[in-house]
Amino acid sequence: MTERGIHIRTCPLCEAMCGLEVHHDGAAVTLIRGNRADVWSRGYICPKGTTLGHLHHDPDRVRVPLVRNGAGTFAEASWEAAFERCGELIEAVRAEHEIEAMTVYFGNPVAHNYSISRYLGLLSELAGLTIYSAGTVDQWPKNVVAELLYGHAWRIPVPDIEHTDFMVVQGANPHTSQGSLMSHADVPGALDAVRQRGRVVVIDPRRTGTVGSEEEWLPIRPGTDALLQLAVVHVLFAEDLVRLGHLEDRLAGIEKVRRIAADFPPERVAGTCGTSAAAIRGLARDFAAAERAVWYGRIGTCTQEFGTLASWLPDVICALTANLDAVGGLMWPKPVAWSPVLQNWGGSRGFGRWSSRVRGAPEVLGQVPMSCLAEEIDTPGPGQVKSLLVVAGNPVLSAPDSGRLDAALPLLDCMISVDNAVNETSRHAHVILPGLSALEQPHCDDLLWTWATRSVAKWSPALFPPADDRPEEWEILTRLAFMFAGTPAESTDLAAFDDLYFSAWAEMGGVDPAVALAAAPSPGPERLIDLTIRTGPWGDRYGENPGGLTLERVKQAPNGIDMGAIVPRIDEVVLHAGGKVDLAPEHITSDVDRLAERLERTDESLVLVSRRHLRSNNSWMHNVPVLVSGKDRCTLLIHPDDAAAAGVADGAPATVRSSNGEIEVPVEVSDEMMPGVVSLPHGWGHDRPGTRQSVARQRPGVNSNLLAPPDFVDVPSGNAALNGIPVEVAPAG
Ligand SMILES: Nc1nc2c(c(=O)[nH]1)N[C@H]1C(S)=C(S)[C@@H](COP(=O)(O)OP(=O)(O)OC[C@H]3O[C@@H](n4cnc5c(=O)[nH]c(N)nc54)[C@H](O)[C@@H]3O)O[C@H]1N2
Ligand SMILES: Nc1nc2c(c(=O)[nH]1)N[C@H]1C(S)=C(S)[C@@H](COP(=O)(O)OP(=O)(O)OC[C@H]3O[C@@H](n4cnc5c(=O)[nH]c(N)nc54)[C@H](O)[C@@H]3O)O[C@H]1N2
Ligand code: SF4
Ligand SMILES: [Mo]
Repeated sequence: MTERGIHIRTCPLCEAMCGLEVHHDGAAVTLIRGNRADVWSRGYICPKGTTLGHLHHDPDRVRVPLVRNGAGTFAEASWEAAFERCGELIEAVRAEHEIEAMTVYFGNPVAHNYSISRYLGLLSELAGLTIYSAGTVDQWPKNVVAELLYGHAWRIPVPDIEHTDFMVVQGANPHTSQGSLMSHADVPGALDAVRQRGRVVVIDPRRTGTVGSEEEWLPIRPGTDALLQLAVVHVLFAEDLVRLGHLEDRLAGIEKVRRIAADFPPERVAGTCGTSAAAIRGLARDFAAAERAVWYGRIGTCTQEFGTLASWLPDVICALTANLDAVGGLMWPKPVAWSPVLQNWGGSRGFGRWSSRVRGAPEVLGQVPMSCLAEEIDTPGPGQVKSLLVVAGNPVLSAPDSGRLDAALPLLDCMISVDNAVNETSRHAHVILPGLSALEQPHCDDLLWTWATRSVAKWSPALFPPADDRPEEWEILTRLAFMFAGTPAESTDLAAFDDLYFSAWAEMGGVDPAVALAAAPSPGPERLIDLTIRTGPWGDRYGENPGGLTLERVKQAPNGIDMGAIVPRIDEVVLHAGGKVDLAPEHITSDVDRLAERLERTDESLVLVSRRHLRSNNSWMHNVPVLVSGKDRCTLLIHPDDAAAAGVADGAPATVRSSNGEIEVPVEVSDEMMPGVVSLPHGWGHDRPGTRQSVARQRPGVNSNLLAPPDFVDVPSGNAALNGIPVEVAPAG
């Protein structure tokens, strides 16, 4: 593309999936703004979306494979030489160790990348690598709840924010994050519309931007959310507010829920939660009285000590008030294209079928806590991890106890990063294989449509052609999977293999692979998207349903196709016998004793929670100058009373100490924190040697995950408790 023009595409950076107008002149991006004609986002955009040009043009971006040379520095290499080096490294590990020694870590952008998301399954299924992922520092409790209540780990219901008139937002800050496991464009605007129709309640230790007015804010002591929720359930039963409506014959385990909640009246939990019994009772009554109500929890209810219970009870509350599978409540989206994660494919799911070697952490849905990885690498013995593939992740900043991981990675015999940056993690790799920039490849969010509030389809073509020799990431992953699997070079015909892979998907979609293959001969993700659209709910089924959707038709509508709002569909979703939701699975309810013990805990020190900023994206966009300009954002937010008690002053450096470590960070005194709780952002700490992030390095900030203890986890899911960490704050020096 060399002319001047306007290119229409979807922003790949977060779940909001905003439509963009990318203005370009030759090979240069000149301006990016919201696309008002986009059927999904109608012009909405945030500051990050305007920076795809900066990311593309960033001189620090890795464009050529980097191979570590003997002196510990990277040298550019040809793709063939880089793959050859990967082969040597992998073979050396394979020759001496069992498959347990080989692992892969998937980071957050895998869910947003057209080319990676459909192919990463090969690394576990074909290559047999043990998986670690950002999932266990993020939403694993939600997966556990969906698996046990509905029969599938990824069938996670989402709030029908467009039609609800009472929305509880607990431990989420969509004003900043733009929504998560609730894909919706312009969530802040949608919340304003809820306020017009009814009411929003925000339960959060911090008065975030999501809080519209003082009355909306219900401060809560971190980690005590499940207590508050159980008390709400208690009130629903005690005051005869349970209304099952259309769910009458749909719920198993109601009596067990009632019995559990009977022990948690508001008066018993309020003190621990840092709120009043009256506030809890009022909330329960108002929620039950609302015509259409929904209870939404996210990072603050997942990445905490009782993440599974706190992620379970919102669904229970919605079910008990007939707001599950109901307009304006929690519902399951109907994506235009199906995603393999929703099929019964891509790995069996279970609990405790094996345990981690060092800590003995039980596997949950195929993964152990991310925080186990460092000890698995640095603890000698049979099964010690010797090889790590990192795909689009930066665990040296994002994982708990990240200092130990930083120190452990150099011990690996083979570390390969598929990443576009030399950052705190990939600097340790033996080989870095870069993916294309967002503008050099197509984009399609079919994975995120699975959690979207409308059934929309969009396709973005590439804007700029990549250099001739550059493989797409699906090719990189497939080649690496062959190597890890030990497939002899002469039988690694990529195109032939991709035909087989595509055929397996065609069978999943219920069509004759030969017919599907004939319609789409070129290998790669594009034909998989076509297949999943054509065999999706509105698809043409390769001619069986003439006039139905195909990728071609989606391409002809650059502003997107909207098949309507989310609708009830419990019959198609719940996989348990009789289509019944199991409201009280033992794996979840057995954790209630641990929660009850929390009520006995009296040593209330300061506790740390995390926060996000609109102009950050986890750890990886701090090299974009316009996003890091302005005042320092890596600060410790602290309530004035706590600041006075600790003797720390606004703007002055403080020491923050946990059982795991100590950092120094500037203080920002603010009454937006509830007393007793302090907040730090994650994803900073760009001062490590050997990175190539010239802008980020100038404003490095500190890595808050040095403070996060590795064994502070939500027990039923193994998810990290990154919130509610006990800390001491003191003046620095
Ligand atoms: N204390 C604390 N820690 C947290 C959290 C918290 O709230 N508090 N949140 C957690 C959560 S929810 C998450 S999801 C994790 C995120 O943790 P990670 O996924 O480990 O970290 P990211 O910062 O998202 O790193 C993304 C990496 O992907 C690369 N990348 C970006 N786009 C592409 C691409 O298209 N292809 C390739 N190959 N690479 C790409 C970037 O260069 C970067 O290296 O952090 C977790 N850590
Ligand atoms: N701009 C931007 N957008 C992002 C990201 C980003 O880094 N930057 N990251 C993306 C990713 S990977 C994800 S997973 C999503 C996350 O999306 P959200 O869940 O909306 O993310 P957060 O902004 O971390 O909001 C979590 C809130 O929980 C509160 N909290 C902390 N502990 C507790 C607790 O114990 N109880 C309660 N009730 N609240 C608590 C925090 O104060 C915070 O306000 O955002 C995505 N979008
Ligand atoms: S909210 Fe911002 S980052 Fe998210 S998709 Fe929209 S423009 Fe991109
Ligand atoms: Mo995340």
